[in-house]
Amino acid sequence: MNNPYQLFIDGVWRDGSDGTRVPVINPATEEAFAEVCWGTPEDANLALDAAERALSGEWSTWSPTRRGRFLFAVAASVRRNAAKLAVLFSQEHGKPPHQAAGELEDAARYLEYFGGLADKLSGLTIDLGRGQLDYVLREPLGVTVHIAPWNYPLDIFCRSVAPALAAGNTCVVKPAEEISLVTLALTRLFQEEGIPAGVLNVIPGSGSVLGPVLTEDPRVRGIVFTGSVVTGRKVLQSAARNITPVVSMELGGKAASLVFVKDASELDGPAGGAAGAMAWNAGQSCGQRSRWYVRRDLYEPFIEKVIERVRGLRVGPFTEPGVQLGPLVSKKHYDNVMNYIRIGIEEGARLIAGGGRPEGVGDKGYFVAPTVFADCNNRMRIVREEIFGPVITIIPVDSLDEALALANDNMFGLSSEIWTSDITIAHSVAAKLDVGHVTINGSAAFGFEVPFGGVKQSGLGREGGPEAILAYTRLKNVWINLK
Ligand code: TXE
Repeated sequence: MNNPYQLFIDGVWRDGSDGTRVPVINPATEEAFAEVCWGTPEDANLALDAAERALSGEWSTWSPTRRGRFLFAVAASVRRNAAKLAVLFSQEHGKPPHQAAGELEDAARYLEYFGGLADKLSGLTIDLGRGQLDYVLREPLGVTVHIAPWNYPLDIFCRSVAPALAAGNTCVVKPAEEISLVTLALTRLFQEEGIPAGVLNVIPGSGSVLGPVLTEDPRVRGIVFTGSVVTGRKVLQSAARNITPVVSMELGGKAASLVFVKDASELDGPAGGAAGAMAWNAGQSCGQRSRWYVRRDLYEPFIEKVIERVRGLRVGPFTEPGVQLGPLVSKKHYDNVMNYIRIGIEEGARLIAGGGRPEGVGDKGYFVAPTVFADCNNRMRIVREEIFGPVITIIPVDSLDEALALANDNMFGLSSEIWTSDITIAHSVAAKLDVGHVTINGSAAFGFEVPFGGVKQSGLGREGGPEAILAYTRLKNVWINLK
């Protein structure tokens, strides 16, 4: 890749029209290691022009099978380049190498999953009686805009761009301000595999400048957004201007984990889950299990086990072997998470682990120690709001009904889980949790083959699963008078 990293518009790498270049900071060292060009409204318009032109160009001659095979080829290229990309990813984001490699593999799997669905889309005919023929075409939406966040930039890029392309759309992507190099590096693989000019355009830059231009343009026929609730509302308002369909919106969460195992001998699983909720992506995950509702007889033993696990977590830069928890993505986000820790202490929660910078990492880098608050309650901001860092809260409960009521008492409704060996309890809790995604005895199974998305202020639409691709298509009914 060239440094500075450039915009990709109409099949060409170029600087932004006003020449702005922004330093890219390694969050573990706070040092700039690259530069990225930022786009302007003019560039956003060029990208939309290109995406619209591409709809009737070479791309329109590609059969669904060819589009599917193309996505397979890009997936193979992601795997071939994974080692190199993982280093860049860790450097830009702070993720430990195994997590960066894991996300690259996820990206490849999204490309394959939706590549495999490209030739399985179909329309239908409707019997209206003699003398008439009625059929329904399934067509691409057209130009789609994809606004991505920084926490899982490659996952989220591929989980929307792959179905959009598989269904025959063209894309304009705006990565987050904090993370765009890996997205641009992945885009180069699409280029190398021969994507026609204008089908995929990527413009890094400011969300508040580019976002409205991209989401208010009448040429745009589908918007995909992942980010905060506040920005999600703005995107919906922009979409309302032209009644532009919003394919999906994933706006974060505050996932609850209900610990109702038989007795203290079964606490290893949930305690491991709690440690993982802090370590994985440094807690910067929409599905992070951040509220732990624990049956009272299990409460103190659970706390002890979690503390034990937290002591074993290795925090540090990705260059140190065995690191499980990297820095937060940016100084702004570090300050935000540190502020929540202060709020938790002021609210009277019992700090039982962490609570600031970890030992042994020096004074550089946006590192936050895995932090556990016990004796919390649902009135506290640290329990109600998305912190998005290595911070969890623990709350004692006296019954399953109480745990369910508290778990559902939140503006978010993305994901939640229960730990239990009682299958009846498991199914009844799954039915009663007011979320889009429930897990039992663990928190795997996000993405690819399964629908993922939320209710309430966690957003709308679903990513992943066989139905996700349908949202990138529209139906056209055709009636013929045969008389
Ligand atoms: O989000 P924003 P931020 C949550 C998480 C985090 C908080 C703030 O709690 O701490 O949001 O993160 C672009 N029109 N999540 O500030 O602003 C922006 O450039 C159109 C949860 O990063 O929502 C970026 O590309 N787009 C979440 C994207 O929106 C605009 C993942 C997201 O940024 C825009 C990320 C505008 N007016 C944060 N303004 C999840 N669901 O997992 C900004 N953007």
